[in-house]
Order: sequence, then structure tokens, then C-alpha cells
Amino acid sequence: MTHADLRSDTLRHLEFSLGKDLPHAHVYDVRMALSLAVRDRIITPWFASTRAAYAARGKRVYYLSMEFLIGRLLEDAIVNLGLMDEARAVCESCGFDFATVLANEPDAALGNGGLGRLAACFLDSMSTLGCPGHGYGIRYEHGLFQQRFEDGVQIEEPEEWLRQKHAWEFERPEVMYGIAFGGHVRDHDGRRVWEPDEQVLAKAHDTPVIGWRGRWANTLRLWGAEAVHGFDLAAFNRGDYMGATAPEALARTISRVLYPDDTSDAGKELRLRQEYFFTAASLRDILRRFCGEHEDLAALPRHVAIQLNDTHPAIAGPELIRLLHDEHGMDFDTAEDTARGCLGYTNHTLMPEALERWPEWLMDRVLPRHLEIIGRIDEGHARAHPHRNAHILSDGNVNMGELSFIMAHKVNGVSALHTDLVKDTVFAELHRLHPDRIVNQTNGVTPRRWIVAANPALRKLVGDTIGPRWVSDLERLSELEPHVDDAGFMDAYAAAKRTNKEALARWLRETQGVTVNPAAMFDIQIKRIHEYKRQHMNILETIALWNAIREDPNGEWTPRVKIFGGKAAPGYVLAKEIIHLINDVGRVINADPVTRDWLQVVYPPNYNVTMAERLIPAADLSEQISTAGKEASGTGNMKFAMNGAPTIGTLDGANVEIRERVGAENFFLFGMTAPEVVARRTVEGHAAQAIDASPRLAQALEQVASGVFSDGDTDRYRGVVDNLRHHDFFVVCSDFDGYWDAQRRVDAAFRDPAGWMRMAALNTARSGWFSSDRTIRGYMAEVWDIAPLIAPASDLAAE
Ligand code: CR1
Repeated sequence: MTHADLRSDTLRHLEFSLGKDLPHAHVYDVRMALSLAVRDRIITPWFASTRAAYAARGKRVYYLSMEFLIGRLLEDAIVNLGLMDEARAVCESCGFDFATVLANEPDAALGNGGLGRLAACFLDSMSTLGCPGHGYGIRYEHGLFQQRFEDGVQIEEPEEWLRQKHAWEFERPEVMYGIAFGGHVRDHDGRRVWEPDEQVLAKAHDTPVIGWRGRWANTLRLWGAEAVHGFDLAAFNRGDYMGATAPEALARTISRVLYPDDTSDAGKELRLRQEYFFTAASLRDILRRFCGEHEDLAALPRHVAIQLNDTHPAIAGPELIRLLHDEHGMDFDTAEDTARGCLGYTNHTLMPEALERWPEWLMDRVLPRHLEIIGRIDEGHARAHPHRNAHILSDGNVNMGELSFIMAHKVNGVSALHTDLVKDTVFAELHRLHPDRIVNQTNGVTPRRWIVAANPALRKLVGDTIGPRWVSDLERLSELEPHVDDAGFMDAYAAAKRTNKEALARWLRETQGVTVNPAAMFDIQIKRIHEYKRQHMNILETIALWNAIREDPNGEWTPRVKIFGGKAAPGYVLAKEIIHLINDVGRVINADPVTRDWLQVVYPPNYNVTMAERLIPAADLSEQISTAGKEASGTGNMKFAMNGAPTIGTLDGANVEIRERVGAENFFLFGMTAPEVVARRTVEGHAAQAIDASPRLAQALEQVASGVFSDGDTDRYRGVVDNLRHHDFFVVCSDFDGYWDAQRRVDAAFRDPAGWMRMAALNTARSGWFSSDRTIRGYMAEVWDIAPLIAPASDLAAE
């Protein structure tokens, strides 16, 4: 395929799909036309993959997730199809700048954070490896809210990604399922029969997911909700125009919004309905596909692996039993075993407030038959294990974690440390009863998105140095290691980092009106704002550093730009206060002529996947400073490491494994370990003690409290300050001095540019293990029991 083909296809789509000619085309038209021309090139491999999966009559994977944080897709497709140069040439020959065309695509924010982005990386890796499967989720009309700052305060605005036509999806009006809710359960000749009193239609929308070099493509199928009878003509004819559209509006609320919270139970009936809606539609679809190929439903586990991405789709257990038992007549115990044979469950958090529990009365109202089935699963488990305390139903609640565990044949954590904590804490008893069930699958990220697309400078250098195979075999990055002693390579590595930093500096100037010095250290913390992630520790350290520089302006300092990015859940008051504080501190520090050359704080609003792609390649330092035992894994930490930003961090989540691999000398460790944190919390007055012992911290806190950053307002930060002084569950105060010291080690290391670059390059060379290809291979072997349908890309002849 040549540039001429892609160009003529783009022009054809411009004319016949967009109805425009080139002289009148807007960047939107060109972006859509190019997307359609690229999409055309996915169809053949997509069909071929589907046919191959049917022909194999083997197993498929179904990844059920409330979130798929896919971001933009055009560049991804171009990269995977190897069309970079062609696509750029097409845009330029049409008179458009390639980057501008790519930037015109809305960022599909169908997720909150790590959990959703992980699902997107997994789709990419499954297609790259030729693991036949589908992603199943919800086609939210409004993705995660857009964040803006007003006087430093987070304001949420609705996200409107579907205002424009979505270039990548195929609507499937022929694939619709009625999803029922409510009603009653009655006895019918000894059988329990659910008589629901409400129904909503689930309509399929398919997005092909193309793997590396276009060798395989899977499908992401997202469900949109529609009313059974969308329009009430009688009401309309009576003149009741609002009433006429009410059924449609009501039904559509189910797929209207993504809950803007990734750690706390939204506690809303609508959320439960969303979970059942997409899970039930997906299971119907899975059974339809299975029944088209096979007869015996008992064989389901040999052909179907269903992965529950956290407990959000946990209703899949009882729903599958209901389908097999109530609707297909399988006896209950066999149905339960069959369902368990299909299901795997991934736990992503130990935060108690994020472990879903539904009141029984609510479950009874929305899903009465499921509540009965859950009761029976719980009883059965109790009979088999008489002396156990772990209950699915307890204190009037349905515990979705216990339900997921009991209904899954494998349960996994997402980093080695997290998996150990899962065994020792939340599921300690269930682990004792089922010692073979919990396995670890440390998270990973796709190098196609996070190096090849996001970091062209590094991609080129790596390719020039070790050839092209690393993209689908990331452990080959280790072949870079001998080159860290080669001055020519190291110059090029430093130049690539510099290019990325200059690009970020340009973007910050153009979009935020901030001028930063690309020679300064770019110190970046980007993730959801949460107390356990401790952005407030970072900003307190920033204040302490500011104080120190002011005291000794002629001292030996290392210039730093502290960059923050991230959103707070709209109802999470303290997190929003932290955002406000960061912005306030930035305003004061950035205006100080004494420190301006040494320290700056930048917080661009509306952090999303696209912004991450911009920031990570330009980072010098990766902030992974969560309270040990709280961050299940982290995935941003992996992206930074592979892009050559050493970590300052605690022994938490996958940090532990990153440090093991990149080497302790290339990682800035500080802080208490998970058991030390637990012990520290039992010390009465631990926060006050720590503050007394740390004049720097005491001063910074006092400045915040006394209004230095809030125009004298001593109330604004009372929440944060009181929390830290008197409660401090996340042990910010006790870890503060360790963090400060580690930052000074960072300063010293950065003053030796060659040493620093060597450390950065070793982070790249040693992070190949963190590819999501490795993670997916782990799931295939240890959870799904499935073999790939294409040969490993590493077996192919090099290009
Ligand atoms: C965890 O907080 C992890 C991702 C993906 C998040 C993060 O540490 O990297 O999952 N958990 O496994 C989450 O969003 C609802 O829970």
C-alpha cells in the first residue's frame, strides 16, 4: 500500500462519506476521512481474525469492564498498521498539519484512571498476541467530566465526545437484547420464574481493535441503552411533548454517564442498573455465539473465559447461573460449577470504600431473582465450608467481592505486593478455604501506545540501535544496556529527552501561558487526586523547598518544574481542597522573583490519556509516592520508567517490581513499608510527633494554615491541615522527612547530567517486563487457559 492509495482513499471518503471537497474541508473533515481510510485497512484483518476464531472452534476471552479508557484511536491505528509516513504525507499534501489532524479527535474518556486504561492496554495486547476475544462495556454518552480551574478550584463540566460522529464504531442495530429489571419471582410448577416489570434495550456498537502490524483484530463491543418503545405517540398527539419522549430519556440514562469516581461505591441504584445492563447483554451475546457453534452448555468453560475487571460485572456469576438454570434447564449445582469454570476475577483495590456492597433491599428491588440465586450460592458455600465466616450476604448487604471470589475459578491481584495483601487481608479466609485460587498478574502497559506513538524520538533511537523487534517483544529493550557506556548512544538518548521536553515546554507556553526552562528537571505527578496518592505530600515538600531556597538564594539548588495533573471525584471534598492548594501554592511560588529560576509549579487542567502521552515522554522524575499498601499496582509508574524517568517512590504496588528490575541504584526509595505503615498508625499522636520532629514540615503546614497561599484566609485549608495534624491516616507527616531527603538525593543526582541520563537509559533498558503483552500471556496461561491463534511476532522475520 502506498501513500497514493491512502491519499486517494482519504479523498474518496472526504467526498463520498463526508460530502466535502478539499478546498472546503475543515480539519474535522480531513481527520474523519483519513480515519475512515485507515479503518478500511482494518476490515480485512478483522474479518480474517473473526473467521480464524470460528474455524478454530476454540476458546475466546471476554473482558467485561465498566471502563475502557481508550483515548484517541487514529494514531494508534496508524502506528499498528505501519502507516505513519503515509498518513503524515496525506495530511501534508492536503494542506493540513499531521499533528493538528490527530489532535482533532476527541479523547474517548470512558474510564476514570488506571483500571480503565489497563483494559485499553489489554485490548491492544490481546490483538497483538492473537488472543481471540472481545471487550465488553458501556457506550457512555458522556465520558469522564472535563475539568477546568476557576481561581484554582476544580469545576466539572460534561464531556461531549459523541457530539461528533465516532469514526471507529459500527452500530449494530440488529444486535439488540432486552434487559429486564424489577418485578417479582413466582413459583411455577416448582420452578422459580422471574417476572420483571421493566425492560431496556441494549444495542451493540463495535470498534475493531487492531494489533501490531495488523496481524489480528478483536472487537470492543459497547452497549448503548434504548427504550423498547422510544416514543409515546399518544402522549405527543395529546400535546404532551415532554411526556412523549420520557420513555426514551429514562431508558437512555443507563448509558448516559460514567460514574466519576473510581474508589468509592457510588451507592446509586443507577450504578447497579448499569452494571447489570452491560453484564447481562454481554452474557446473552456470549451464549448466542456459543450456541451457534456448540450444543452442550456444559462445555461452556472449554470455550468461554470471562474476565471480571473488578467487581463491577460481578453480577455475571448469578446471571450466568440464571441463564443456564432458569432458562436452559441445567440443574443448579452444575450451572454454578459451569459458571465458575468460565469466570475469572481481578481485584484492583483494597480500599474498603471501593469494595462494592449493595443493600439487599436494593438488589431485591432491581434484581429479585439474582438475590435468590446469590442466597443459594452463599448457602452452598456455607454447607461446603461449615466453619467459615466469609459471607456473601451479611448485615443486610450483598458483598460483591465475596461473590466474585466464590464465583471465579481464579482470582488475581495486579502486582506481587498487592496479591500478597489480597491473600492476607480482604480475602484471607477465602484464600485459606481455596488456597489455589488467588494468582498474581502484575499489570503492564502497551509499548505501541506508550513508546511508539507517544515518544517518536525514543522509538527512533531504539529502532536505530537494536532493530524493530522490541515493539512486540519488549524484553529486547535489554539489548540497549551495553550501549549506556557508549557516548554516542547516550548523547542521542539525552537529545531525545531534550526534544520531548522542548515540545512540552512549547505546549505549556501555548496552552497554559507558562514559560518553563527545558533544562530544569521536569518532576511529574499525574494520576487521580486522592489522599492515598499523597499529592499533598508533594506540594508540602514544594513549599519546604521554596522556604529553603529563599533562606539561601545563593545555595546549590537544582532547577525544578513540578508538574501536576489529575482530577478529583466531584464529591471528594478533601481531594478538591488539595487541587485548590496546589494551584494556590503555584500562584504564590511562581510569582516569587527570588526562587523563580529554581522552582515552578504547573498544573494543566483536564488531565487525560492524550495529556499523559505528552507529559510522560518529557518527564525526568516520576512521582509514585503513595502510602505503602494502598496503590494496588500503578501503571503510570511503568510508562515513566520505560520512557526514561526514574522513580521517586515508596515500596508500594508495582514500584516494588520496578525497583527490582531497574536496580535500586536507579530508583529513589523512601518511606515506610506496608507493615510499618500499619504499625505506625497504632502509635497515638503519630502525626503530631512527626510534625514536632520536622521543623520543615511544621513550617510548611503553618504557612498553609495561616493563609500564606490563600490571601490570609485561614479557613480555606482547614480541612487538609486539620486532617494532617490530627488524623493523617495516610501517614503523610511520618513519611515527610524521608521524602524530603530522597528529593535532595534526586537534586544531587540531577546535577550530574551524564549520571542522570545513564540512570534514565537503564530505566528504559530494564523495563521490558512491564509490557502488557507479558501480562496478557500470564492471563492466557494461568487464568484463561487459552492459546494464541497467530505465531509470536518475534518469530517473524525482521522488517
Ligand atoms: C488501582 O488503584 C491499578 C489499577 C489497574 C486501580 C491502581 O493501582 O494500577 O487499578 N484500581 O489495576 C481501581 O481503579 C477501582 O479500583
